[in-house]
Amino acid sequence: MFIAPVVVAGLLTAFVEAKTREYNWTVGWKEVDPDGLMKRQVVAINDEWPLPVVRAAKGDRVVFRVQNNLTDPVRNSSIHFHGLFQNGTNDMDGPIAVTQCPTVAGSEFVYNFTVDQPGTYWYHTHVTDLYPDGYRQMFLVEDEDAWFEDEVDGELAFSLTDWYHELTQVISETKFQTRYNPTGAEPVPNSLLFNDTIGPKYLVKPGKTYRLRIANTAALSSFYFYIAGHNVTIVEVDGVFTEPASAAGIYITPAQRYSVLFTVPHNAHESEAFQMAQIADADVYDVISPDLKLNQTAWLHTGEGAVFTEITHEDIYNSGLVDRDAVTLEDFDSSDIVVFDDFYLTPYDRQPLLPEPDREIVLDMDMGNLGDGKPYAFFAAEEWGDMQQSWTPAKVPTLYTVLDAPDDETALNATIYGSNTNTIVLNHLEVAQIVLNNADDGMHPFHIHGHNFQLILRGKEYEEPTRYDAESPDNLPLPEIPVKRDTVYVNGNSHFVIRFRADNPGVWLMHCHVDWHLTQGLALQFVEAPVQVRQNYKVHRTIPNSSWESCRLSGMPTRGNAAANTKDFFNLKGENRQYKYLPEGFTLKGYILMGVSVIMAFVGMGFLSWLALSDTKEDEALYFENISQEPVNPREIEREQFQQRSSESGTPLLADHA
Ligand SMILES: *[C@@H]1O[C@H](CO)[C@@H](O)[C@H](O)[C@H]1NC(C)=O
Ligand SMILES: *[C@@H]1O[C@H](CO)[C@@H](O)[C@H](O)[C@H]1NC(C)=O
Ligand SMILES: *[C@@H]1O[C@H](CO)[C@@H](O)[C@H](O)[C@H]1NC(C)=O
Ligand SMILES: *[C@@H]1O[C@H](CO)[C@@H](O)[C@H](O)[C@H]1NC(C)=O
Ligand SMILES: *[C@@H]1O[C@H](CO)[C@@H](O)[C@H](O)[C@H]1NC(C)=O
Ligand SMILES: *[C@@H]1O[C@H](CO)[C@@H](O)[C@H](O)[C@H]1NC(C)=O
Ligand SMILES: *[C@@H]1O[C@H](CO)[C@@H](O)[C@H](O)[C@H]1NC(C)=O
Ligand SMILES: [Cu+2]
Repeated sequence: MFIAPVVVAGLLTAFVEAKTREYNWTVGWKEVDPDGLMKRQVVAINDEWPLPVVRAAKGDRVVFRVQNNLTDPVRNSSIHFHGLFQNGTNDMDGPIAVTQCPTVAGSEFVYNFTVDQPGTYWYHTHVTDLYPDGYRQMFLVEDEDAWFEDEVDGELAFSLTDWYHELTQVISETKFQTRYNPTGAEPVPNSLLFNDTIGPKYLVKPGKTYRLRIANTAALSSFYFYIAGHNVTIVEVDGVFTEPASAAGIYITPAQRYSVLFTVPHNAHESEAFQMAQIADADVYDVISPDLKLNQTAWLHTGEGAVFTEITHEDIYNSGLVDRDAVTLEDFDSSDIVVFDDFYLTPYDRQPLLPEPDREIVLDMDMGNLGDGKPYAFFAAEEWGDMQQSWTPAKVPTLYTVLDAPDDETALNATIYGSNTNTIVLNHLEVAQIVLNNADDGMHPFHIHGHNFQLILRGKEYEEPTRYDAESPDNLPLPEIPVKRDTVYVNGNSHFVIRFRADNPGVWLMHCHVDWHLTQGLALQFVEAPVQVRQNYKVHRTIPNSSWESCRLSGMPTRGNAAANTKDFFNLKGENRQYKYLPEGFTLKGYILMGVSVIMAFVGMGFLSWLALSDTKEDEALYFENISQEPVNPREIEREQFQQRSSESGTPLLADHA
């Protein structure tokens, strides 16, 4: 293999034998200022931030001894290795209350597993409200047998992210997840970072081909990415090698990864710069602060003498990614950018469409409120009685409940895993088809742990919520060789259909990878092949000591059902539940819709007697008191338009969340 000596970062190394790579990581706070605007605390590893990029070869064993020193402020820890299947090692997957207990400050957890998948991954903490504090980085796996290996002379790996100036938990508790934010407007970041910095410049050589590995590690933001004036060739999505696809630009949501090949022109000057554009999809922001730079430029260059100019709004308009007949320069924004649609990628292994599903799970998701007035996210499914449920973690990590159930039959019964854990039990090796209907008008990127899945249908964005209809004339024939990946977006008011085979026994979370939405409960969990999970942990694997120790130290029970009942697995008394629903017949949004303009009249007309209907009087009285004094809602205009639309069309009030 030829290696360009000039490549500064991430030289491809030829790995011969599988080895064990050991890491001693101390996780602690550090002050940094990556955007040059504000010094803030971030989660560092061994006092290093940006965090270390992990590099391994397919087949290697990796061992991470993770010491949690997050003491001021105190935080729990855990790490999820995003995209790695943890086949047989479910207890190493990371999510709290799903496969492990939190690693409390002052203690250690050991992650120890083999890496069998080549490609571009990332690791991030799976503790609520923490990864946007910088606790995430790329995890790169080499594969000498990758089909494009011989065409590549060098490699550059970088992350695209958004950045906040405050601690995630502080934002969540004081601004986001509060009753003063009933529509669930997501916190808008303060900056965009390109590989955790601003405007980096990477040296390249004329005539050489580079593999750019790109990972979106953002909390909220999706990005358009392109190299000005050049197409790139997509060769990997989320660890799945693809047939080469020429793309003028790509769209990358939180948690997605791409590898693209870029050949520096042979005739490039001695010092020439190629602009790389990172453009935020501004549709996901409710409020755009004038201080937020919505796009930034990084450069590939052939010499320091190059002229480094930033991409302008006009450049983007003229990039070839915008239909200039459809929109004027003045009116154009990121929503007018058209890039390669990942639906049309073909996996390199050409795995055909999985057979007709054994099992179809229809999920209806929406954003709304519970009786405490706070914004939540919901899934409803027939499997749990069609009630809207916001994922609420079990008292006992669900994997431990699988292992502790008195017999296989009990382990196969979803009841024992809790009423608000949104659990679906899958049978070993069945083909599962997930239909996800999004009644929210915003785009959401969904990730499933432990699997790649085939994306077999994705509806376009609709004006009004539109559920999947197998008979709809809008549906294309299903692809013969569908794209496979581990994170895929659903359009606003629309739907997607995905398929996977339940060939990885374990407990796996499926959730939106907008971190704010996960905090709101936009998650469900698959208990996949529990009988085979129990078998595996009887014969091949034991939960390591550091796992039990972290349960002991965090005070989390390890035995019994979701309520930690060890005597009667079907008795869930005392389990964790979501906050109670709003009083029947009302929705908080409905009130707010009426409320903002007429709230004073409303109060005058005996608002308090109305409240008598409610069984959450105190909470709501408080809530409405505050809202009537100060309508803090940043989406007033949107709401008003929505109200008008609803009253005109007579459609029921649906979430106006973006
Ligand atoms: C850590 O996790 C435990 C168990 O869930 C919880 O009781 C505790 O409050 C958490 N600590 C912090 C700082 O969040
Ligand atoms: C990692 O796991 C392997 C296989 O189970 C075991 O042999 C090894 O001792 C473990 N290493 C550590 C540091 O726990
Ligand atoms: C991106 O940042 C990481 C962490 O600092 C670094 O290891 C990597 O080399 C950077 N990428 C490039 C292309 O320089
Ligand atoms: C560049 O990519 C676009 C798709 O994004 C494609 O339509 C076009 O043909 C490509 N151009 C070249 C020169 O390959
Ligand atoms: C690019 O960023 C500038 C500065 O924030 C902004 O004015 C412009 O609208 C942005 N254009 C796009 C397409 O994002
Ligand atoms: C699960 O257990 C409950 C309570 O015993 C029972 O009503 C239900 O039928 C069981 N479900 C299945 C799928 O066996
Ligand atoms: C997990 O391992 C089993 C047995 O080796 C294999 O059949 C299955 O395909 C694997 N699942 C995944 C998701 O890799
Ligand atoms: Cu979401």
